[in-house]
Amino acid sequence: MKSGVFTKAIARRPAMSLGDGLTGAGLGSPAMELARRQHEAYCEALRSCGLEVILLDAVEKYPDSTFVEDPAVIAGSLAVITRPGHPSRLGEIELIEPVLSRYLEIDRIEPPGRLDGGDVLEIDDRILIGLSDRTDTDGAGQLCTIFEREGFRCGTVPTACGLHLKSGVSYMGDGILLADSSMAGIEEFSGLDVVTVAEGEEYCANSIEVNGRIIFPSGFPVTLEKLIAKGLEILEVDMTEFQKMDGGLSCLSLRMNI
Ligand code: CIR
Repeated sequence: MKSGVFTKAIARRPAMSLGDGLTGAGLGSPAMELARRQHEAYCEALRSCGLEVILLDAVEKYPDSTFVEDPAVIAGSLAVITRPGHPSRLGEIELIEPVLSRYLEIDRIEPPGRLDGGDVLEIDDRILIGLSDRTDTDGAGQLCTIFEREGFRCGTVPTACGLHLKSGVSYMGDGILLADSSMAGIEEFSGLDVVTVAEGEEYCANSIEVNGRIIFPSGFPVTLEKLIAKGLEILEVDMTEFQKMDGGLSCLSLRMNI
């Protein structure tokens, strides 16, 4: 999540079992050598934005564990360990907590609440939590309580844009929001400069702002032009193999500013 200037990012190498993970994309199995190269290029893009990348080893037992965004949410010096909404991903919290506790204070979403980090969108001092198949009102309510203590304004929004809220919406900083057409018009985004993702390019709604630059998936030229027209500096990365597993740019790292 955005919280000032990012200094570090945590990422996890994709497991060879990645293709056994959860997906509804219907795009076939990832080619593992290409996935490995795309992950390296993604980490390199983060480094080029000034971040130190803490690269964790692959964990074969958890095919989706490269998507480190979902088992934790970071804001400032606090990491909230989530309770991922799909049972196959619950064990990932035990992998990520010891790493985050080296750098950050830890809080937790308690059972029976469920929440995936992919449903948590930070817009300046506001946090919007998507209610989705993975995130329920209990999990969202717990996260609101934690972040309201940290000074954020929190709210929930129904998610109608794919797996997670951030599958369809990303904050680009400076009041600019990138959103697919199912989310672009919602009341919670009034007052923001909403760039609507071009039809057929929905996947690129998940992009990340890192220290003033936008890391954006390649292959989405109409939306790319819209962002360039806003004066944004874009770094493109190939994400085809992660798209096959419903994974976007935000989910491959946890970014922090400590
Ligand atoms: C899953 O379905 O949980 C993974 N295959 C993809 C998770 C993507 N995470 C994210 O967008 N935050």
